[in-house]
Amino acid sequence: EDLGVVAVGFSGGQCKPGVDAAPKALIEAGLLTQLRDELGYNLHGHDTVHNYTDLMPASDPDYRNMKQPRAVSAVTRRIAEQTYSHAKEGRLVLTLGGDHSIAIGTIGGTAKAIRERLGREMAVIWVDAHADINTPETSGSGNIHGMPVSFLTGLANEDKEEFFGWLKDENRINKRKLVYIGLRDVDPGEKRILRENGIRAFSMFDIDRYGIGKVMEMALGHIGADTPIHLSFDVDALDPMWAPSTGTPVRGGLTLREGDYICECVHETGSLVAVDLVEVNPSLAEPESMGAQETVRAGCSLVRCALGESLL
Ligand code: DIR
Ligand code: MN
Ligand code: MN
Ligand code: MN
Repeated sequence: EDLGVVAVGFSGGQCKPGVDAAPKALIEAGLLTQLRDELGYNLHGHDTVHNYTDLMPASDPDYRNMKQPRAVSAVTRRIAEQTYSHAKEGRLVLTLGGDHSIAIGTIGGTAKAIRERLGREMAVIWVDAHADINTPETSGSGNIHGMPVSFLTGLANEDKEEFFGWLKDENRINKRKLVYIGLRDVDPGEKRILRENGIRAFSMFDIDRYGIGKVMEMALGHIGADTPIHLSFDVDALDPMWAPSTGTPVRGGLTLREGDYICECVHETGSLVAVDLVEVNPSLAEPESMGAQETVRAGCSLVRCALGESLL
């Protein structure tokens, strides 16, 4: 099977440097060679880690409370072209982030390609401690990595090209085909948005109550059989015990096995069209703690599970 790889060394959706170094760390840990040699994928686009320096604006003042809006808009626009061209060719798309703002591009691009290629609306499974559905106005931080879902669902809108105005209906997703798993740090404004829009969300409370097996059954049931799925996995969904090296760790998260299981279940549907792995930040751990290596290792495991490693 053909796999389009987009390695995104970009950290502008939040304020902590280092998350841009994740693709290199994941690749050096052997992820792509494993996908090629052990899982048998034909890789495309894997030779470059993109840093999009040509797109960086000379000056990038806040706009509607968003930090670095021109940079994030320009980079995600380019990423959308990259994931679009892979998905249009019928390739499964793997994006290695980078912070979660890049999902505006990864999902924007695959949603358009799946519409054109299959005539279908794509579903999104968003695995995260956070809902990332702030609008520029509800966001307390102004960090765009907390806003991608509001732009992708059309809950946040902006006409100006340089501030995500390039996002069109064909790039957007249906909020009824969006499912969250792993939530445990959701801002008050986000809770209202989830409630008012009837968005399906499985928090850590649900995972404790029903178990991950039942939660995956319900999540996939909500999406419906045969629906193309884009899996966007924020490594901070995992408990900091497994993934400490991330910008906004929140205790009480998924075990590594629960994270792998989510990925395995999505793979098992046969409907996976794209995977993002984001928010690995190898610089955010004490060097002696092994936290960075552990987090990279966990990230590699999640991706391999999503791409079928557990099949016997
Ligand atoms: C918070 C944190 N909800 C915000 N979001 C994070 O900044 O909007 N997302 N960390 O991953
Ligand atoms: Mn996130
Ligand atoms: Mn998160
Ligand atoms: Mn928070």
